[in-house]
Amino acid sequence: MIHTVSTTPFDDQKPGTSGLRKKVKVFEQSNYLENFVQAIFDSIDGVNGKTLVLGGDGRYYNTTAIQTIAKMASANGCSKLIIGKNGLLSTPAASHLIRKFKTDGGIILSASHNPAGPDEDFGIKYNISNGGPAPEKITDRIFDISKSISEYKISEAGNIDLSTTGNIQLDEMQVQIIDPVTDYAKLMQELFDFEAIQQLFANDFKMTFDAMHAITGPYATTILEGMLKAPAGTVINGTPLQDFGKGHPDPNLVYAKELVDIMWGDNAPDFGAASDGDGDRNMILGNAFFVTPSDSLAVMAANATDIKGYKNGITGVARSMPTSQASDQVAERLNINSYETPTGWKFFGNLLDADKVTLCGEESFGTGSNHVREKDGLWAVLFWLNLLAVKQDSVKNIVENHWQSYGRNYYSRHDYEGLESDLANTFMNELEAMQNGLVGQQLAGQTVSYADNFSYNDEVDGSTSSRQGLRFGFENGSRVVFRLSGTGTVGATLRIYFERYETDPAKLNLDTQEVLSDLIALVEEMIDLKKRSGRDGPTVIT
Ligand code: VG1
Ligand code: CO
Repeated sequence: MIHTVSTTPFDDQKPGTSGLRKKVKVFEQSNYLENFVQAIFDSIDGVNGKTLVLGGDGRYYNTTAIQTIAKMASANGCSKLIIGKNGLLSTPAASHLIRKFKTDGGIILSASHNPAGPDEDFGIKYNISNGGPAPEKITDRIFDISKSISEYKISEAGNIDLSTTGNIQLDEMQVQIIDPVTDYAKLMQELFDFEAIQQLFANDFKMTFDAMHAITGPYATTILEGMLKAPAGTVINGTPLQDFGKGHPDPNLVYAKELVDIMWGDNAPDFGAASDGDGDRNMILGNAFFVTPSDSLAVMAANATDIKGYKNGITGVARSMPTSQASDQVAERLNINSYETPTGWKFFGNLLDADKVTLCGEESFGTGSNHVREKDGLWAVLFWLNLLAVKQDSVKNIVENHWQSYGRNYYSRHDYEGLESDLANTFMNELEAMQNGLVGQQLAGQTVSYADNFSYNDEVDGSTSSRQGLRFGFENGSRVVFRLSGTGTVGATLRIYFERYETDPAKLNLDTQEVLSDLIALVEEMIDLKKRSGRDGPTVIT
């Protein structure tokens, strides 16, 4: 029985950098989730006769939302849903399933690295048939529809059993419950030389992978300890928990502390890695060595032909605007395409579809390739493992050799989380006003060569995305970039990105914060940040 329910709009259902993210309590309001799901369906002219992939990172509210979405899909005439067993799918695995089974799209439930639990965060986003996040023209339409929605459709059927793989029915709609790992693991096997990596582990190579109690646990255990025969215990925190063990599954030096302590401790493994809540981010560590995500992308691009799935070369590299320019250096030398896009994976989709780029990356611990249309944490880890097997060298040496060859882009991001929105907006307005007439002037002893609010023209579909972040660029290649986060759920998060390019071989192993100190001081001079925000310093430095 289909039930058409009258509803009234909410005014805050605007998708951000990666879908709609709110506190669970917000999603639990009567009709809140339903309104948004109906708005998704309506934004794509309905789901009648369509097939969709559905799954999430396993956080609190995941299965509740899946049951509701399944009943709504059925009531809206959807012909088939492919759902991960127990409602689980990592973001890259969902992207792969959409592509592999040529579905019309998918719905991914995640708030990524944001903490999980009844008082924490939940999120939902729609991915299109290429497997990637819906572009802005769809997310804008979803928001528009959400502001005037008056009814939604839902089946009165009971809950479906998510715990057993196989085919079931929900009214007229077919539901296929699949193992979340199998298809993804096969794809990884096609891209990487599993025998070479097995050999590496057989030769006493040691690795620790921290799944941070989130979605990558089952994927990493199957692939690393199962298929690649890494010793048991290689994967830590490998069981997904609804509250992620009360942790903050953001793979960086601050939140992945357990792994960091292991990698900087006695008898540290050769290789360390972590992923985030929904499995699309990665952190790469060597023995007492941190690889910045921007450098990781550049190293991958420079060595791609060493890796099975990319042995014929890559067409280009795209990076988000705040990501360091290290990959640009590689693209220039390899004479391949290089693109600078706004923050968020949705901007890479068109470039990947048109085969203008093969690799993409963001400074926020995200790297990926044309194998899916999302960033992919475990993929990046396997890429590095494969590279280590080929090079027979340490992570540290590989990166330091890269710097010797290409120069080093010293890079850091300072986040001020949970600022009052008004204050954060004031900072941005003041900074934008300062950009007027700034080109050619001196700041921190350097000449400003550009100062603007970044705007991106997508050459594939002709769309323009403006106001994507304030850039202050200097003649020596240094940059300071400011933007407000589009994924936070409390107040505003100001992100400040610092970068300096260095080619002097004698200056490639200096302390990053030290090297960037004049740019950091410049920001204080510009907006008196610490004093006005009442903070001693950034909440997180990466
Ligand atoms: C952040 C990152 C951005 C990333 C986005 C989604 O967005 O900066 O690079 O694409 O999160 O990643 P923002 O707007 O807060 O800066 V995930 O792993 O949360 O899906
Ligand atoms: Co994520």
